[in-house]
Amino acid sequence: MTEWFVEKLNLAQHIKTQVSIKSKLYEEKSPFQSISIYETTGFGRMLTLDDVIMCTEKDEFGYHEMIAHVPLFAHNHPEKVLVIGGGDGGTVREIVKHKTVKHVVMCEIDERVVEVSKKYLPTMSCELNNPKVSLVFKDGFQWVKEHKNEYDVIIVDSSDPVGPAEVLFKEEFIKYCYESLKENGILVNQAEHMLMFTDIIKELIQHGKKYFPIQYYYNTLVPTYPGGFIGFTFFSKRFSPFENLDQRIREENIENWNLQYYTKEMHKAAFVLPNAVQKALEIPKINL
Ligand code: SPM
Repeated sequence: MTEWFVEKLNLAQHIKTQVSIKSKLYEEKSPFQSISIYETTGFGRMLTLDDVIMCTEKDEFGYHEMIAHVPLFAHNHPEKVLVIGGGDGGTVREIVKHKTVKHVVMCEIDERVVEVSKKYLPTMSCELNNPKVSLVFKDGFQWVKEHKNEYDVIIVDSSDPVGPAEVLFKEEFIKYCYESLKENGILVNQAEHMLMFTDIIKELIQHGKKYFPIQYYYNTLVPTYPGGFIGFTFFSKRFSPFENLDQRIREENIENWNLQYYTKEMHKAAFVLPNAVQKALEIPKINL
């Protein structure tokens, strides 16, 4: 008989996500959350935190490639990058591919997520010991509050706005990120499904508008997340999402990067939104 992992997070949106599993490989309660690894029947290994799906080996590429490469190709010369969260390592794996990037700080509140990912998710955690990478096991909110004018790009690879990640969707956090970025900095945040959580995204964009002159929202596909989509807010002090794209793609050798989702065209297409979402979010329509 098939065994199912059932994610109940979005019952209020009348949706539950189910993934068929072969077995549970690991489970622990860290000081912050419950951490589990499953062997699924169709998506390889899967990491859950507090019984919410974070990533699976088979479909993580859409999320990690897009959360990392969109801001890094939007910036004209990203050298220093901060990742908040991201304990599985998938985002860092993509960031270190950029020649321009000299130093990545990953600030993850829960060291146990990193340790478990190193053991069970080697295809994602494979670059966490890269010499460009510094791991910090601290609260991301405090980290940005205490580090001013330091980063070219900040990527918030968080869980959903309940529990430890709730604070990462608040105005004060966006303000500290703004201050932690250098003058041309870009901030990208994990920001939910555009149709199910339009209000949460709208609120996040309103916070962004108070500090950043440029705000957009873009999407990617992740079949194991509710609704199969997830998006990101894109807040920028100077650069629009495409203005450095041609130059940046030319200077990196992306044909050798083994990318499964990201291309220049996907970068552009991701910013095209359904009409109702475009209007609700009150952000400029992207010019393709
Ligand atoms: N590095 C991968 C971490 C994943 N971060 C995002 C997780 C979001 C999961 N829930 C999506 C459903 C939206 N309610």
